[in-house]
Amino acid sequence: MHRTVRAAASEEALAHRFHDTRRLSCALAAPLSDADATVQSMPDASPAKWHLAHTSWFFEAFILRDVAGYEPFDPSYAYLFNSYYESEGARQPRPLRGMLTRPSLDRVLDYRRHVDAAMEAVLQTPSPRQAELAELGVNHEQQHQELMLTDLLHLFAQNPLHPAYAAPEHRLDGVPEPLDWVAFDGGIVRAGHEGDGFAFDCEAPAHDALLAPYALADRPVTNAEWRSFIDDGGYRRPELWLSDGWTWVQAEGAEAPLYWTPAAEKGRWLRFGLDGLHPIEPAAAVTHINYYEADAYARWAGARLPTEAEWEHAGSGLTPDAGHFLDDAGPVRPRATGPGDGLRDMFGNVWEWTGSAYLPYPGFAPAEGAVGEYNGKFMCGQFVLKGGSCATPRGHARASYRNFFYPHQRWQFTGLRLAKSL
Ligand code: AVJ
Ligand code: FE
Repeated sequence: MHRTVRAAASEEALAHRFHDTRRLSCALAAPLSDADATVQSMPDASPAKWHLAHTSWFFEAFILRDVAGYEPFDPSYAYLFNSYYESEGARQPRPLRGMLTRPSLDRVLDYRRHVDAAMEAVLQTPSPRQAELAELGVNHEQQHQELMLTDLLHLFAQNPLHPAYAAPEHRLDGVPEPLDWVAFDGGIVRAGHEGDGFAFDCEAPAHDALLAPYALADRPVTNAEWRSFIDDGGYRRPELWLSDGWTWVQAEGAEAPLYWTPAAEKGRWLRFGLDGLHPIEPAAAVTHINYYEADAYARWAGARLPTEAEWEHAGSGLTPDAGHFLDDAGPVRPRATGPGDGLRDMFGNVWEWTGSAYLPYPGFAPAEGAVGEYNGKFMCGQFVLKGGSCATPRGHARASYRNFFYPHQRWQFTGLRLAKSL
């Protein structure tokens, strides 16, 4: 009896989360024209329309297709909106996602309503497998909400008119809080996900990790500190860079984070964000830096990047939802870490690069079925980022969460927190 009541309550919670997540995606796309939602600015980025459709296809392909009587909205969408699932067949090539002027944005929104209606019926009495896949689908859509915003930012950054996705209500003034260190003894600690809550397959199995004594900076690196790095020749000194990083600096002619542009006044910088083009805010966390830049900065600062296990151990006692996330009022942009004691802005604000490769934990097994392609096959050549960003929906992040990108990529809200060995 007790079990049944609990199950019913959690089904209701899942149905609500499904509804809220689906609605948020549409709300995020509401300011966009069909043109805004159609163009693809680079192969790594996808059109907003594609995100809206792909997240719907996910529910269709992995849940609804097996529901008796379900009629797919349009059979051709499996080709258009499959991302990378080989077991689901051929697909529109990723770099050509921006060629889909049809279906229109309106038609994609109709597709969403069709999928929502069918899913809402399923979620009244889901089987355990349907509930599990729906939970995955909700978390998947949350990932795409963040990607949709970072992809839009990249698109708008190509436009010399500097369009703002949302206008700022106020400037972020002020000077950075002084940086302090928080020490940890290390020892044998638990890493990875354990317990009842949702986690992606790549966060498991939980396992022991051995940590030597270390310290983490109490806040992320700021724009003001990054400017000191630039002014000190950071982008011109090969001794600060990994070999691959230096190759990247030279190939790109990189001299600042992505979206920074020199202001007319010498030595000053502007940065482009979802709130438009503005002078950089000295106290805000630096963002749109790649792994090579994060690593070079840490070397310049006499420190290093934290390992994933160090970061996770430090973050495991904190409350993720207390951070600065997408749901907060105001434009989506990193904030300045406020005064206080101990580790701040570990969750939300900016993703923090770790020095750890994105590899399977000992005993890792991909999820059952077609969704086994979700994470495991990307465990090659990428690095782990922790904590979430100002574009991550609140509730999505946790200490064991493993985001991952290639070391040259920097269009996400990526930043860093320094670490050192004691
Ligand atoms: C975890 C953000 C690297 O972008 O491919 C979306 C998220 N996985 N759909 C990605 C994801 C499947 C993933 N990242
Ligand atoms: Fe996806």
